[in-house]
Amino acid sequence: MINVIGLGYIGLPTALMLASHGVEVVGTDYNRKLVDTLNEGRTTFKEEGLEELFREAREAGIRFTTEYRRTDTYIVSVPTPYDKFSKKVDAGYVVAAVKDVLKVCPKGATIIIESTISPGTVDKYIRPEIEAMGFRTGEDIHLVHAPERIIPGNMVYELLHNNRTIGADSREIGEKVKECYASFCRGEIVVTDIRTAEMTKVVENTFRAVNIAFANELARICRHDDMNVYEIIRICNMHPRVNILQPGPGVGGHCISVDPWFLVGDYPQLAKVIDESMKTNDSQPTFVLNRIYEIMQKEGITDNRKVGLYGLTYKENVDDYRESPTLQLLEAQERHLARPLKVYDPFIARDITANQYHDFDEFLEGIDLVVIMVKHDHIKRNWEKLKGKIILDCFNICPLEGTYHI
Ligand code: SAJ
Repeated sequence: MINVIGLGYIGLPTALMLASHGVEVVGTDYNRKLVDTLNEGRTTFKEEGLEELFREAREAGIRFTTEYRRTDTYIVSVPTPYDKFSKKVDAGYVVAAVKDVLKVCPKGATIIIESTISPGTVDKYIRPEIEAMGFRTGEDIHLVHAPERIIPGNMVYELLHNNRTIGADSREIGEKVKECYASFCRGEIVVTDIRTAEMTKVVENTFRAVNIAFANELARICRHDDMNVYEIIRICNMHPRVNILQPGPGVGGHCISVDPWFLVGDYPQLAKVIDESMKTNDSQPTFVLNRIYEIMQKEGITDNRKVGLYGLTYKENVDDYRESPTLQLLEAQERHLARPLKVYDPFIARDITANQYHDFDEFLEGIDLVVIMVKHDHIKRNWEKLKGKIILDCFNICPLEGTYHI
């Protein structure tokens, strides 16, 4: 039996995937409400294919509880926030989960950490805690780091098909854990040491963050001299060794906008390119805000109430709004003491910010300038409704003539 600890964006799909592939699974989360919701047969977030996977896992007998179970294998998938000032990872939730596991697990159990952690976290924060509780790692307790790599919006597919990394203290344990993931994973599974696994995960997200920062910087250079950044990137990417990502309104989510800071926090004198890239991405919402003011001035719009932001989530077709560029933009706007702009997102049913609308038509009523902050499929089906409005498109997706770009 596997006890999956933490039933959030990663833990839940992983638990469901294992259960629907014949593994006995108990999912544990300290959040009673979340556990009740799952036991009532409802999922806790929207994701392509998740409902069906949930049904299959329930039919296969998955259980959800707030308690830790005694078993030989645990997967820990709890959040790892970072401290905004020191830029260092906060491994507090992972350490707490591991300590709770140790209260119930038998000797010889394997604890697999899936949460993203900065390189060295296992040795600096987790191993010492285990040893302080009287266990010897590598003998009484086997530690493994198996970072997840799935992308929100395509999680179920990627869980099945992505290659995986398993970092373990010994080859034998690594191979054992590999077998467990191989119950559903059709990708290649590489076994390595823990430190390498920690580093590869953070490096992958850092690579993407730096590439996006480069695209955002190009957008600013092109805006400065009125060049078409999209056309330039498109042509550059026709070169066989060039692959530039796309500029956008900023970088959100709990991965690309967070993980690279771990390296800056730990190596401030060395991680210069990464530091600058993160600053570029973080200032992109303010760049968009300035572009909004510029367009308002050009079009003679003097009232904030005439401007609406479309999209609140951190990216398209998901309901996750952590670190979202729209929220970052609103925060920057608030610093100017301005009246908050109108906001609408088809994926967000509850109120999370001021001046938020829940009906698309009501949102559009009375606004002159629509800013496309997220490229949900929903907006691509609704260009008709935007006819006659001034549009600032942060992604170059709008087919309407006269559209402004960042
Ligand atoms: N973005 C751009 N331009 C682009 C691509 C993305 O501005 O060309 C923005 C998005 O709009 C979004 C942010 O970047 O605000 C991040 O989105 P994303 O789709 O690039 O990535 P995440 O954060 O959803 O998921 C990433 C993935 N990492 C990599 O692709 C290397 C995923 O595979 C990881 O599992 C995930 O982080 C994670 O949990 O670490």
